Amino acid sequence: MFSKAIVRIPSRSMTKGITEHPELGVPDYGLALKQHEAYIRALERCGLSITVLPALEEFPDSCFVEDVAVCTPDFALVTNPGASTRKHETQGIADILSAFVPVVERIQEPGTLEGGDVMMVGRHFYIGLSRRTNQAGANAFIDILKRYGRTGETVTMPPTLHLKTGLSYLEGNVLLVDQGFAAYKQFAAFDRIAVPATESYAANCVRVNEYVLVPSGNPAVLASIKARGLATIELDMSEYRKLDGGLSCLSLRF
Ligand code: CIR
Repeated sequence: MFSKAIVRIPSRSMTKGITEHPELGVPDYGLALKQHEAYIRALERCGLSITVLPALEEFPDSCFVEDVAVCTPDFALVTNPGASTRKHETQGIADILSAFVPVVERIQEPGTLEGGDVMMVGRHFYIGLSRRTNQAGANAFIDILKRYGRTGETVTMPPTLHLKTGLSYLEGNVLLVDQGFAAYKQFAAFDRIAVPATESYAANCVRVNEYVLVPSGNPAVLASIKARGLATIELDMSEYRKLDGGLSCLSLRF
């Protein structure tokens, strides 16, 4: 069970955030704020108490707070983002996290790692070797995990931004799997929900206690999750999708 989340208010500069899908248009800041507010309310409905960090105008992608840290009950990790414009988003995060966890670890150069590439399955962690997370970063994280009685393994990436852009663990052995990961033997033992190509964006959902957060407009994925007996909350993510950001990216949950 999670009891807390950290989110960061989007900055006006989000209109200049990194995107691989410029054809979707520039985010509408006002609408993005409304969607962020709805996201916070949804996390509260899931039973979490939320720490809301202020917007950082100098960092257009800083609302995607998942990428700068990984949180567990025993320790937190401040990452070293692989995207050059996002490196310094980690400033001040260690102080914030130290209010919640006993120890804060760090990924150091030459290692890079972004939280979107980390998928927690109980005490085991999958780490995507993406354009943002390198082998040195993954190795450093696996060494840290061992010190806290946990394990980790790397995942070779298809052409996908982050591991959790294409995979979401919904607990109870259920794994949402986008097409790029469909043939991976590494995930064959999970109860897999195949995400259709038309709903690829919904491969990033988040299980938070009794609910699964699902991006609205993805009826097949929604139905598959409901068919597993899980309660869902749909959220409009249109403005974050324009920056390749999904539901998990907007919070740290622990
Ligand atoms: C980026 O490219 O870094 C942002 N525009 C989107 C980050 C999404 N974060 C995530 O998947 N965890």
